[in-house]
Amino acid sequence: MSMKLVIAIVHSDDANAVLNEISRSGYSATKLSTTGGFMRAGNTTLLIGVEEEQVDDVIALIGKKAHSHKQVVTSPSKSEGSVASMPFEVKVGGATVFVVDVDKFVKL
Ligand code: 2BA
Repeated sequence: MSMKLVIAIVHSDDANAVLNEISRSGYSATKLSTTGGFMRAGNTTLLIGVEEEQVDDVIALIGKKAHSHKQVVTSPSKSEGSVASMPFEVKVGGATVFVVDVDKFVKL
């Protein structure tokens, strides 16, 4: 059986609802407080280790509770030489999901 790590970046407002759904369904998860590289605002990254055949179920559970949010950006990247920018709206999420292979999983 092959194990996968689902890495899901969700809006922090949705994180608890997503975690409730995931634990209620018997999966384990780790919640990390993260920062979006573009918005430079807080978001939440969930690490969920599951068997390969559970990946689609986990993604569906995330999709049920992670909604898209509109957010206003005033200065997306404070890079050198950027001029004062006009505020603009971006659509963030529901969820950005990566699925990666797990070489080894041990609990010591
Ligand atoms: P942020 O990087 O803060 O991006 C927030 C939202 O801003 C993105 O929503 C997207 O709508 C917009 N955006 C991002 N980069 C942009 C750019 N260069 N030009 C114009 N608009 C841009 P999502 O795509 O739903 O992404 C939500 C969060 O998921 C991201 O927050 C980031 O933390 C993560 N993420 C998304 N794609 C990623 C990737 N390829 N690798 C790593 N993290 C990613």
